Parts: sequence; structure tokens; C-alpha cells
Amino acid sequence: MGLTLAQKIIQNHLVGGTMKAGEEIALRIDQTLTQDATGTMAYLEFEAMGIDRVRTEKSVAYIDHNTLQSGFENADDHRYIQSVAKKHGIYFSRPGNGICHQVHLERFGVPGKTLIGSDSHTPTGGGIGMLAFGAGGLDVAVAMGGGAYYITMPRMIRVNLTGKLNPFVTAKDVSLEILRILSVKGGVGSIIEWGGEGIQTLSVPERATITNMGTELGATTSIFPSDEITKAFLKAQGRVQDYQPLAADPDAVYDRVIDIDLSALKPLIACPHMPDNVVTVESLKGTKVDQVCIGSCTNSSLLDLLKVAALLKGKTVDPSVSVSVSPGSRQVLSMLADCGALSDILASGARLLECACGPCIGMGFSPNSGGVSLRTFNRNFEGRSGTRDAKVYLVSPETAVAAALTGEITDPRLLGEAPAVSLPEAFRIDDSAVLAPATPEEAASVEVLRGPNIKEFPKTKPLDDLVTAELTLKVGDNITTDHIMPAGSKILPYRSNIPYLSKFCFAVCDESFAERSKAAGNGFVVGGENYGQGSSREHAALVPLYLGVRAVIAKSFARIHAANLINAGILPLTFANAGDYDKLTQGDRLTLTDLKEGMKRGEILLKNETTGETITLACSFTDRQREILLAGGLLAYTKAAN
Ligand code: MIC
Ligand code: SF4
Repeated sequence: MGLTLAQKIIQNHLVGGTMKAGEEIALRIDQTLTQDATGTMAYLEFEAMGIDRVRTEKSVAYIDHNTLQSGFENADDHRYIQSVAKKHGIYFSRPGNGICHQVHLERFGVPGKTLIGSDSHTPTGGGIGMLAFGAGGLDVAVAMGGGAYYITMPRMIRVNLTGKLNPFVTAKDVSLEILRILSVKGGVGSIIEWGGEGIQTLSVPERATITNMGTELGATTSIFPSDEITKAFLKAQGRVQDYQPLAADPDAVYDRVIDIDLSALKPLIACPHMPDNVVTVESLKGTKVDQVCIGSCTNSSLLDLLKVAALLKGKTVDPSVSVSVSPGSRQVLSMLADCGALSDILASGARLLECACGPCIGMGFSPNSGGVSLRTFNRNFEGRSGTRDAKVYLVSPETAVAAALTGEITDPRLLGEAPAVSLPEAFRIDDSAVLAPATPEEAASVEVLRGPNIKEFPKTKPLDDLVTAELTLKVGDNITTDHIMPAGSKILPYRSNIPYLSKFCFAVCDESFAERSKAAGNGFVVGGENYGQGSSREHAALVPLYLGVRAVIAKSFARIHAANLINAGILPLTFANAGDYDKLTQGDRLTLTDLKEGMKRGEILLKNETTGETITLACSFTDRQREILLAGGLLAYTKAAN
């Protein structure tokens, strides 16, 4: 029986387990990346492991999220990451050099290699045939130290593309279409492999838009084959030596096959507040727009921005719309400048922002109160833009321009002739903003610079057999990590200060949660389906840990968040019978009994002391996960093992 492309790469990197869907496997990791919002914590954890030098083929630390520097905190973290990277063998991409996923694709990604990154959109690398995963910072730290990365062997979904996109219909619309079909939880436990003759019409940046947004499906990762199109991209990046052809076997077996005819697609739009809330652009025509943001790791490639510039050329944005453009990398920005496209963008009245995440994570450019914002980004979760009551829609760059020019949601097909834009034969290559680490000989004399914002890691304790606590919060389906631990310009600078962050935990759902939890001492959280979707931020586990959360009981979990909970020593448990969700009320006193044996059996009893009822919870921990939980988290477990 043939193998899928992902199975082939897994097979080449398998260091533990068997490739049976649902079983735990351990993978050797070739490359890692971090960004600054999760990186500070990841490097503190790496330092705690006491390993001198990274053992990967390449590890890169990017600064792209926390670049506002409205106080000393960001700059201190940048200096810390720069110095710790230099000391331990990690490349450092300076602030302004671009968004981690865009730069990594341009300069470092290699087909057939494994990559994990402390950012959920790391699967962007699948656009050039890498097997790339988002992970918690601690898992990245372990991989930097040469340790394996553990995942559940995913099921394989194949998406077959036929036909060719019509003018003004884009890769972003393909992403939105698959979200419409599968929903934000439809990819959980699966790898999505893209294939079919239609992929021959998609360039690497377009493929990367699609693998990037596979994260919104909850997929473990997404991947395209590595073919002549990949080769042309790598050649234009001066890296043809990194190319190798890779494809699934013709007789590979998939658990599910989805067909999409590219020529039948229309421009699509995701409505507030979920990326799978997808309708056609034409169905919303005439809706007044206040803001348009073009950029983010989904849509900030040279190809995207050349199209944007061509569509804006000689025109002026509608006076009622505030427009921003953030190029994905310095390479993109400098090439836009070289060919004059940047002047066309600026002349239209758009505002140029830094090559960074910016508005995508609420780092500036928040919309007006109740404002309608059209964004080329990947997430439109409530409050994420920094304006609580804003209505954020996700669109392609072409649809974004159409709204910028008309002041209302407009089908981009009405813009006239589609611009004919293609990728250059040679990108402008300048890696001067990527600093190489010290040599092993020099490393000892490199001083790691720490600022006062770096506070202690929350303390964990070994798991008891019996845990009694109050149900301090009950929430519904699709709770995101942006609900659990919000980001944005006021909070993001404190990612290395858990006590400070804790004040904002779950504030989007319940402003009194932090105080109530502290007062209670310890507690349980109850959630619905797909609890913890979205970001890879381990802070969404570390902060609840600090606030005394001992277990999260949900109908189902998102993959990275469940792993982060286990790493933090918090029990992720599911209802054996989803209907039992209704038997628990916030404020109930709950007891988990006979935990150690129950974890082995895969069945734990939960007594509701308030109602007297007992319900059954399910878990399917591997031996390794059980030991991590018993030790009180991965750091404690690793320390005990050494
Ligand atoms: C995001 O898009 O939510 C982020 C900010 O990039 C996060 C990482 C973080 O929370 O720092 C992600 O996607 O993992
Ligand atoms: Fe940055 Fe937004 Fe991409 Fe996250 S999704 S890495 S915040 S651009």
C-alpha cells in the first residue's frame, strides 16, 4: 500500500511509536522557529533544561509580534532573545525583518524536513513541502535540545483541486471554502494534503496562504507536494540546492477525499467572529466598511502586495475607510520599493505599517467602536483586533482593495481587469538582518541580558489522587486561546510575566474570573467542543495553572492546547457522555476521585458534591503523558528524568 506525502516524511523522522492513526508517535525535528511573544518563555524553558547548544539543523528566533515598544518590556525581551540565541546556536531575525512564517518560507524552509514553531501558523511551511507543526514553547525548547516531538498520528485528508481560479478569485478563497466545508474543528486530528491537477496553477505563496489557514481548521498540519513550482520558488530565492521533488504515492490511501473545482469558486468572506462563518462576498454587498487591513502571515507575500499595488494604482481609497498595508518581510518591502509598487500603494492613501504581525494580534490599528474591519488575516475572534465590539471579516487582498476603494463590501470582480502579476525570477536577497549565533568557542563569553519584566515560572506540584475544587468557570463551544489568555498591545508585552498576565485571564468571557480563581485557590474549568482552538500560546495553560486551575473538562479539545495543558500539569478531560456538560453549573463543588488508576483505565469519576451526582469523564493519555501529569508538568518530568 502506498504512502501519503505526510506519511513518507513522518516515516523518515519516526523515532518512536507506529504510524497508526490515533497512536502517539515521536518525531525527530530538523528545524525550529520561535517568535517573540512565545519565544521569551520558550528560551527560559530551554535555559532551564541546561543544554549548551541547540541540536537541530537550524533554529531561528524571530521578532515580529511585540514590536510596538511602548515601554521597556518589548525591547528588553528582544535583547534577551537576541543574546540567548547568540549563546545557544540560534539564528536571530531582527525586528523589522518580517513575520516569522513569511521569512522562514523565503529563506530557511526545506522540502521534506520537519519544523516545529512556537506559533500555530508554522504549517505555512507546508507550502513548500515541509512537515511543519505549531507547538507550545516547551515542546519547541525540548526539540531545540534534540528531544523528539510527540503527536497523535493523524488521519489523512486529501483535498483534490481541479480547474483553475477565475480572475479575482484567490488562494484565500480556497482557504475560506475549505473552512466552509470542514468548519473550525473539521481538521482536528488530521493532516490535510493538497493535490490534484489544480495545484499546478498555484504558486508557492498561494500554497502557503492555504497551508497557513489550515490552522483554522484545527488540522495538525497541511502540506503541498514539492514540485517544479517549488523548485522555481527556491531557485528565485537562491536556494535551488534545497529542492527535492516530493509527492504522495499514486496508490496512497486517505481517510477522506474532498474535491474542489477551482473554476467554480467565487470570492468569499468570513463573517464575525469565526473563520468558518463563510458566505460569498456578493451576498454582503453594500455593507459599510470602516477599516481595511492588508498583511499578516496569510496574505503579505510579494505576489499579494504587487496585486494590491496594481489595483490601487492611480486611485484613492474611499475617505471613510482607514487602510493599512503591512508587508510580510523586508524582502517584500524592498522589492515593492524597487519596482515602484510601494509608491502606488502610498499614493492611494493607504498607511504603511511595519513588516510585522501588527493589527492581526491587536498590536495597534484597532478599529473604531463597533467598526467594520475587512482583513486579509486568518482569525477574526471576538476582541482580537483590540476593539471589543468591532466586526472583523476575513477576505482576500483583492476583496480588501475593492472595499478600500468603494467604502463598502464589494465583489472584487467588479474592479475591471485583473492585474497580471507573476513572481520574479530572482528575489532580492539580503540576509543582513538575520544574525548568526556565536561559534561554540565564543558562546561561553556571551552574556544573556535579562530585563525586570521576566518573572518566575508558575510552580507546579505532583498530581494527587483526589482533587476537590470549585467549578470556577463554565464556557461554551469553540473557546479560543484569545478568550483564555488575550493578546493585544496592552497585554502582549507581559508574556514573560505570568502574575501580571493572570489579571486578564478569560476577561473576554468573565472579567471576575481571575479574582474569583485566586480567592478559590484552585478550580476546574468546563468547556464545550474544540476548547482551546487558535494560538499555540502556552500562556493559555500557564496562566490558568498560576490561578490554580487543576483540570479542564470539555466536550473536545484543540490539539496544541491539549498538549500545552498536559505540559503545564493541568488535566484535559472529556465528558464520556457529552450531555453531562449540562449537569455541571458554575460554582458547583467537584471532586475527581481515584485519579491515578482512572488515568490508566481511561475513565475518571467526577462527583458533583453540590448535586450529589457522579459523572464519567474520559481520557486517553499515553504512558508518557500520564507520567508528565503525575510529575506536575513537562519541566518537572524532564528534571526528574535527568
Ligand atoms: C496568533 O496568531 O494568535 C499568534 C499571536 O501568532 C499566536 C502565538 C501567540 O499567542 O503568541 C499563535 O498563533 O500561535
Ligand atoms: Fe502574526 Fe497574525 Fe500570523 Fe499570528 S496569525 S503569526 S499574529 S500575523
